[in-house]
Amino acid sequence: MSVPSLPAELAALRETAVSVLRGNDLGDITRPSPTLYPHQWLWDSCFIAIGLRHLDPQRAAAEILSLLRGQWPNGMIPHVIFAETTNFYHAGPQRWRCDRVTTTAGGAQSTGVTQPPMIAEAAVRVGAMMSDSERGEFYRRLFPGLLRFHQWLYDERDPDDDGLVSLVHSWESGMDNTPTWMEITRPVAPLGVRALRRVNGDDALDALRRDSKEVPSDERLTSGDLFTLYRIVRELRRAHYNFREIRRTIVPLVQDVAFNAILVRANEHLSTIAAEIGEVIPARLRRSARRTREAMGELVVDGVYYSRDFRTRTLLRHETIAGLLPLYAGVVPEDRVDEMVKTITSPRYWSRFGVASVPLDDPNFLPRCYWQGPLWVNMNWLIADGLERYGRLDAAEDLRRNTVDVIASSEAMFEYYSPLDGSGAGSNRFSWTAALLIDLLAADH
Ligand code: 9WN
Repeated sequence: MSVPSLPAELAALRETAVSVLRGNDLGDITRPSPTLYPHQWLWDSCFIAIGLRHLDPQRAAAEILSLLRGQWPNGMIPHVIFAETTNFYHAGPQRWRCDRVTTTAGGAQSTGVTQPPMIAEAAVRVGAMMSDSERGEFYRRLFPGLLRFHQWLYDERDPDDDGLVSLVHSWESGMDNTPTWMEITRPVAPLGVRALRRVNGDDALDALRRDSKEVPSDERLTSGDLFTLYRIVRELRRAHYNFREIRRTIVPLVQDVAFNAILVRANEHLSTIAAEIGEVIPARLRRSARRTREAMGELVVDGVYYSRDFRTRTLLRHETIAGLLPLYAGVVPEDRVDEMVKTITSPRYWSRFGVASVPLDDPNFLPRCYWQGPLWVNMNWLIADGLERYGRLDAAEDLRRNTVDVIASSEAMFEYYSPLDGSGAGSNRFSWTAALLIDLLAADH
């Protein structure tokens, strides 16, 4: 593959990114990081493929196709497909026991929930780097499984046919401890957590958690929140991961704005893929896709987009980065775009490092804590794409340059960065940071 001609420091940074991806390569899948995340994650693999396409499009295609190994007979593609590894992961197969309810296409163990449907976007980006015949072959292998996944999202998760799919766990949103999800999740904390919380005893739980061995616990979600998320997994397991049963439990159900925004775009890409190989999208799915696009308009108040509680249909009024993704989806009405771009580029969100995951003036804001403030490279990438599609080319370019700069400032390829000083946090040698850096450095991102 041709390597872009770059100034020496950037060329060296790109080499570091390539070596991070090689180090995390497990054959035809890439783990998100060597220690903290030793398996395959759905949306991580998509962002990873978007970077890998510049190195080896066939390897990038394999990354995407390997997600189909985890597909359930009902069409779900799980958020984690467990790799054969002895490395410890805190929410491993023993928490889910999905093999009791189903088998996956490739026999691998998986979780029982999904993650943002970035597959079609990644596939189209990878396809763009291939010859017509290679692309046709790749799309033909991917299409049937991808179509079933989109159909599952509606059949299983939009039972009332209102166009918005519901999520059953914050891990499905990919933004685990974002304030929106934590507010609706905390009331179902296990009794022990609630009791300890009353005596301000989250610390007592710290010793019981395993994820904070790799990363300081104050850079991740609180122990109380983590144990609440484990509790929800238990409820999902008892409800056989079946939405009809889940909706009768205490599990919070959210029509997540970012997930649905990504779905809008994914539906469009799915149509592109279908058209290219002479397949047709079934009328029912076409209708659902139209509805999702329209229903995004129900999530907005005074120009701000929010997620919604599936049961009560009330908006969860937390402003977070999730509410900026309608720009990426292309659903923001033209007369509202200026206002949204102003919000994004205001100091509440925007710094010379990128876009904060929670506005800096929000009481929940913590600069180095996971999805509660730090900036994430995949979010910067999505928002830059949205700015570009609405013709805000300067802002898109600034954001991309700032993202490269913040990664360059430490070279460790961190999982996320403080929007206040650009310092890295979370895991390092993080695959999507490396992959998207490679994409940002290519001329044609
Ligand atoms: C749970 C792998 C994943 C990302 C998520 C991120 C984090 C997992 C965890 O890591 O979540 O899925 O164990 O904390 O929040 O977006 O896909 O990189």
